[in-house]
Amino acid sequence: MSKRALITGLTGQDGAYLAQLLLAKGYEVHGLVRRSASADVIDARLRWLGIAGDIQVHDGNLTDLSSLIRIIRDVKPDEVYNLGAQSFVKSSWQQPLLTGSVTALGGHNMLEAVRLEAPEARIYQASSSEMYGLIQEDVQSEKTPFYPRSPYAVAKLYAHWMTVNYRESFGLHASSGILFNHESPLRGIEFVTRKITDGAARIKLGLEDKLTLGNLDATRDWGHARDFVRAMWLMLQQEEADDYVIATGRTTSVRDFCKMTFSLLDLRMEDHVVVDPRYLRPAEVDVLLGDATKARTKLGWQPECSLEQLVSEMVDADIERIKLQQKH
Ligand code: NDP
Ligand code: GDR
Repeated sequence: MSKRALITGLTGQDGAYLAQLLLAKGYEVHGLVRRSASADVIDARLRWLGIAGDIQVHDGNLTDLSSLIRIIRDVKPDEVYNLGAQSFVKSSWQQPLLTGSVTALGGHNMLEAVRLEAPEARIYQASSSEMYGLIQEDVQSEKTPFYPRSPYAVAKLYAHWMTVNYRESFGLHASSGILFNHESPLRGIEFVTRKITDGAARIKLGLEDKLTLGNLDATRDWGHARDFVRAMWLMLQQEEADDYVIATGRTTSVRDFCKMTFSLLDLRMEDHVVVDPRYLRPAEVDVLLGDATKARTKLGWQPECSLEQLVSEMVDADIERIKLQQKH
């Protein structure tokens, strides 16, 4: 009998790659998808990967506990991956309460639904390196104290501790992955890496001349989403549930990411990048750098894709995507 997995956030970057991984492993994959007026485009990432038709989709919302209970009851999953969230940090200042409802309470709702309807299921919570915020140690591990710096990070911290609490209170097999930034050609266009690769590709193709960014000095530990979803799956294959940092161990500034992207296209970032205070944040996370030793030793996980390969894959995909759009 194949295992059954339920993914929330199926239509996002990680949901798409995780669904692809689980399908390849022979899982029956189910996804929670919220109702959208743009139903014809919402599965674009799944179509890009060629797996849209292979997944059973259920109408629900993380803010609606009854929908989660119904879906868990119907699907009877062996594994639940809670990836759904209002995940854009900048928006979390503009929509702080919505971010709390979806990202904090949504995670809690999912834990409740699993506790009530499928207490034997294993559950993964998508925690975030943003929880380290104003970093308390130069390199962040599972033991580093948290100091969230945005409504998003505070919301993630709530769901994180609730995951730990449900494990300790009710014995749920609930694991939390503290994932550092991970990117791909399927990254949302509002996040800085994809904004840069898409922007540079447009400049290369003569469609635009400028790319407007915010803080170029922030540094992030950037990996490839395909590597990171593998870590999520590995966590749920362990006898004991636990929390793990997933990171590459290399940090790079936004400026250097930009330089790498522009030079791949034989362009100079100095000729095109403009800084606009509109893109600065009320409180910034200046530096993130993760220590994934625990994941390496206990899960046998390590990243396969380098930053150079990641940038190159993203640039190629954006050039291809824009050329395709131009044809239509
Ligand atoms: P995306 O923003 O690409 O995807 C978010 C997903 O959540 C989308 O499928 C979205 O659906 C869904 N969603 C939003 N609101 C609701 C709701 N109310 N009910 C149900 N679903 C909802 O995020 P990523 O794939 O990049 O990230 C996956 C998870 O991992 C998120 O929780 C994110 O916060 C977390 N994370 C991500 C990291 C990264 O670097 N990518 C690092 C650490 C943590 P729709 O398509 O309808 O908008
Ligand atoms: P982040 O990702 O906030 O780390 O959250 P994002 O790519 O939005 O920002 C990274 C850094 O780049 C700086 N920056 C800009 N960011 C954006 N979006 N747009 C710009 O124009 C720009 N210019 C500079 C930002 O200030 C920031 O320092 C991501 C999300 O996926 C979260 O859901 C996840 O939890 C964390 O990564 C880990």
